Amino acid sequence: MTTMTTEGPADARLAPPRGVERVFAEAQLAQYANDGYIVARKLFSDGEAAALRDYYMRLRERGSYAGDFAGVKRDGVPDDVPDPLKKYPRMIHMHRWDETSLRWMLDPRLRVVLRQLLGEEPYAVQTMLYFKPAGARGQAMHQDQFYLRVQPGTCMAAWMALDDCDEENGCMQVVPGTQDLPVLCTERANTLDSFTDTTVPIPPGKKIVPVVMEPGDVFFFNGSLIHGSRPNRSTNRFRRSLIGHYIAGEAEQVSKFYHPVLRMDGSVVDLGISERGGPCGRWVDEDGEVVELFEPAARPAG
Ligand SMILES: O=C(O)CCC(=O)C(=O)O
Repeated sequence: MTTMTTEGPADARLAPPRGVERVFAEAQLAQYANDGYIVARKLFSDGEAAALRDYYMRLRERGSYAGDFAGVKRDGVPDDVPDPLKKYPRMIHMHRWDETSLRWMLDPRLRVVLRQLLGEEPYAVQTMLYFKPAGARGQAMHQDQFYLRVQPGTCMAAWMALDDCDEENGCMQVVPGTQDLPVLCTERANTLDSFTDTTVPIPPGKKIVPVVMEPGDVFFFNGSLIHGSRPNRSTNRFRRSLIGHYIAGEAEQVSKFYHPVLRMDGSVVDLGISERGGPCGRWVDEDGEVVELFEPAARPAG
């Protein structure tokens, strides 16, 4: 690992209890198998969430970091029109240079849950911090596996709320039951609502549901599950979240961007590199014709 930075003692921000071997009961695991996602309520304490919130705000205010992303250009909007994400761009791969982020990514509580959900030892590949201030765009519906290309299998996200997250400030949204889909062909997203410009069509008959969360809750979801978020429509609320991405220990490859791959003890695993691109799935009717999935009014601009 390269040189690490942190402000103050990293372990003061995280206090994992000892001896936790199980977080979810069988009925909850069955629910996860059915829906493709589950929330571990208060997996981290309010104090830990508050400490992490303050910590990342200080990091953000201190400067810029490799991989910061404020989003794609908004279609039809001049560059001089203010965008809250320019002041609070998303951070990525902080665990590669920040001790607190590395500790969080490898936290024993996350490992216990991931082992329960994956049925085997997880490997850790990514961290991200979304600040999502008032007025910020969300992220159009997508599948994480489109980016990670884990082979065989898929990835898993651990998305921790640092603030209360609800529909007003752009909480996560999911399409339950889409966790077994292949990687879908992407379409252009509405860049007025989304800071990324790709999206996927929602399968016929499926519904988008909000995931309302409190600080310290961690939302786990399978990498094929369709998910995203709407803009933060509040006038004064952040919607900060700390995210880790993991893959199951049986995986042999993941996209180059996610290397080095770490075991949960922090050691590096030698895994292959999967290629981006390749086949993707479209919705077809019984005769194999591609079907139109968007209502005309809902089709993204562009
Ligand atoms: O936090 C969000 O708004 C979106 C995050 C997301 O979709 C992801 O991490 O894949």
